[in-house]
Amino acid sequence: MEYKKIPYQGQLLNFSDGEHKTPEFVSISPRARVPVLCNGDFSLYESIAILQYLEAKFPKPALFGQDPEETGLIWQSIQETSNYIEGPVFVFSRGIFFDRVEEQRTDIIAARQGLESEMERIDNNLSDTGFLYGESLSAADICLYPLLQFMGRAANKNNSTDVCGKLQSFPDHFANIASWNLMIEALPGYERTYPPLWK
Ligand SMILES: N[C@@H](CCC(=O)N[C@@H](CS)C(=O)NCC(=O)O)C(=O)O
Repeated sequence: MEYKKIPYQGQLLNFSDGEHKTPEFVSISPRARVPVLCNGDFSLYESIAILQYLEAKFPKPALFGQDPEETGLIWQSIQETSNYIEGPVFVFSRGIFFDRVEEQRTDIIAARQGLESEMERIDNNLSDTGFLYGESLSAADICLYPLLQFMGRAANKNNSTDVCGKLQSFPDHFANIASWNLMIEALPGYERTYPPLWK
């Protein structure tokens, strides 16, 4: 919404106080998860569905490509993120944040190794412009970036190289991803999208 300059009112929920589990919130998000977008009486959950809805309502600047090939490649990248990156990021990051490293060590290390391969693939395939696809930011970048931030925060919380490998200070190991991070962080409005408790 910041990128498309769509006016909105944000509402942060406090998970520790269970604000995402109130009947009011669950009535618009049955799995008690964020994000949820509300527009009048209409509400929508699942972040990629929200992105597609916003694209249909506010087509410019386009986030899903300028031609059928670019649209296909952007969706390919989104699907790769959903199918091969999101799950391992949650296993790795939740394991560390919820102090379950000892009991889930094998799963966490397997997730980390899978993520290192994915990071290597992404690092080698970033386009000449520095974005995942095309001339400018796309939905592919928006889907991947927060997951890598979540993963990086977890890796920096755990000091063991055995557990975190190259995910610890990952920009030092993946130079193209490091430049991509900087490009995203320089976008207008970026600061307003960063969770305050992550700062
Ligand atoms: N596939 C969903 C994932 C939503 C999700 O897992 N949200 C997390 C925060 S990133 C959440 O609300 N967790 C609440 C909880 O675990 O209780 C999407 O992309 O919207």
